[in-house]
Amino acid sequence: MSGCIFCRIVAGEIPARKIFEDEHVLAFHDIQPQAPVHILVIPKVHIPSMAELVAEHEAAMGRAMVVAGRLAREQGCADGFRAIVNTGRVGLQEVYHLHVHVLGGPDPLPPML
Ligand code: DGP
Repeated sequence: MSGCIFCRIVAGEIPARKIFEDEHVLAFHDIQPQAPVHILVIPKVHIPSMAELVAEHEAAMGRAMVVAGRLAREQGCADGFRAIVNTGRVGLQEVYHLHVHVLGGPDPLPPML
């Protein structure tokens, strides 16, 4: 989708600090990190939000979760991390291209809702 900022990152039209890429997913550092480790893992295909997921997305989303866990370990989140998918207005989603936030660091993260 041409107006989508994450589709433009996938297409290489705007820069990102990429960590991993394969045929299904792209992972890169969040531009406004909320924790020492803050990675976004996205499907390359444009899916606006988790609310639009259907069966045909299972391969990409399964890959996204596997990659999220592996990259968290590789980035030093040995004692755990938080994986968050903000969804829709109520979920405070800002970018409408589905993404998994991976947040972690050496110390426990602050509590959330
Ligand atoms: P959310 O509220 O779940 O939609 O969070 C969107 C996240 O995307 C937010 O943490 C900031 C990040 N973000 C927005 N624009 C860009 C960008 O151009 N590059 C990168 N790397 N991250 C971005």
